[in-house]
Amino acid sequence: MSLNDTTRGNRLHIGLFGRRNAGKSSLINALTGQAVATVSSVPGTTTDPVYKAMELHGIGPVVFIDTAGFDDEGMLGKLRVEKTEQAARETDIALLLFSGLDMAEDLKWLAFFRRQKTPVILLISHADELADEGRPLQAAVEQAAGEKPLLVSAGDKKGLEQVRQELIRALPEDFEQPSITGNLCQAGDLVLLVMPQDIQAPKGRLILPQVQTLRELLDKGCQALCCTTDQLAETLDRLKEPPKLIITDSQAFQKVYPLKPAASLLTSFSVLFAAFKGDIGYFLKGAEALLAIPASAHILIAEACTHKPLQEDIGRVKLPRLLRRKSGDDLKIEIVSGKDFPADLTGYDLVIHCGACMFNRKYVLSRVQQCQEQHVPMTNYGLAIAALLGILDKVSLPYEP
Ligand SMILES: Nc1nc2c(ncn2[C@@H]2O[C@H](COP(=O)(O)OP(=O)(O)OP(=O)(O)O)[C@@H](O)[C@H]2O)c(=O)[nH]1
Ligand SMILES: [Mg+2]
Repeated sequence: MSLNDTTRGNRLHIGLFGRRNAGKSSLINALTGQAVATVSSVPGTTTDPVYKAMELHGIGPVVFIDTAGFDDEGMLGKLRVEKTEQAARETDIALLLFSGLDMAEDLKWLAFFRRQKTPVILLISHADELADEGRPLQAAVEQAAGEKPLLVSAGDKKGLEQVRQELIRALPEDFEQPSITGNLCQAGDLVLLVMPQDIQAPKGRLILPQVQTLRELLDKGCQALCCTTDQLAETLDRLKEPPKLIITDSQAFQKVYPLKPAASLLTSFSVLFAAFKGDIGYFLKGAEALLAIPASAHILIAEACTHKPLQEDIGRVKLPRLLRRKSGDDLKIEIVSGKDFPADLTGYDLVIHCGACMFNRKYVLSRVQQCQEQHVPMTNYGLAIAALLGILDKVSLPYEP
């Protein structure tokens, strides 16, 4: 990753889907003008999703996702299709490549994307090879899918500019990420970031939510001031007026809250990320549900990072400890990380998600949707911790839920 790269979680995710040999990898190479993905006439060439970050003219920072054919077979095929399904959930715009009259699978995936409200661009690949330049197949797809597909060919590069135009048209209106700090501060406000650099802090750097928040405060024209938790009292003493806003780690709430000047608002990075990456309204209800869960509840903790668990890890140690302190030792707590997330959530009373700085918003929202459809409450680390510490009503949210 170069220094001026946009974090992958903030890029528009464009996924390519189709049966094996549909020409997905060839099309990515043609669209990016680079040999990003391996191409061959052997069906099943692409196995795991391949991510390629780049700047797309007229759109900005994107990441293309090349996927395994969704008709892959056998035991390994099944695992690949699962990976393709995960890629589909983080896709902001899907390119669906029809490759023949047998389109039952393609239509199933089209229905999936439509259900997810993911914009889909229908394509017919290999246009250069098709009888009558692909027009009969184009008509058949239009009949079945209710929309006229574009004809493209990676071979002679036909239709690529049209795909780019369609991508621009399909850009979700809300793609511009909401602001992280929302209504909590504006130009000229003094904002104090209280960031414990304890055992969990990575060596020699700040973590992504802190970096992104700091950058936003500077862009907004706020004055940003940083200190560690043990310097908070002294820092406040030196100020002529209280900061408009204090942002801290959820884990430091307990120490920061008693020192907070009455006039300052308080929030945490992961509360901010509940809105930035997720659905603050649903997460808030989930945090309230947390306060009413039965002693024998089954809780799923989902963490985006797959790093080796740290000492005093928030997801694995601190949060479970707080949960058990409130509800007793009969709680069943399960932890998943990375892209692992059970399809069937009905056995859980609550899902608690991390701040998800490594995921894009679409992916987190698809998990929210999964929870909603299965009537399982969901919240995130920051709101859960605030609820467990009894200060949920004292924490400021960046947006009205
Ligand atoms: N003539 C022609 N051949 C193409 C075109 N696109 C792909 N091919 C060929 O079709 C074969 C399959 O292309 P891939 O890009 O590997 O297909 P894929 O969809 O990625 O296949 P899997 O990774 O197996 O799912 C290769 O032999 C390509 O050279 C095209 O537009 N025109
Ligand atoms: Mg491929």
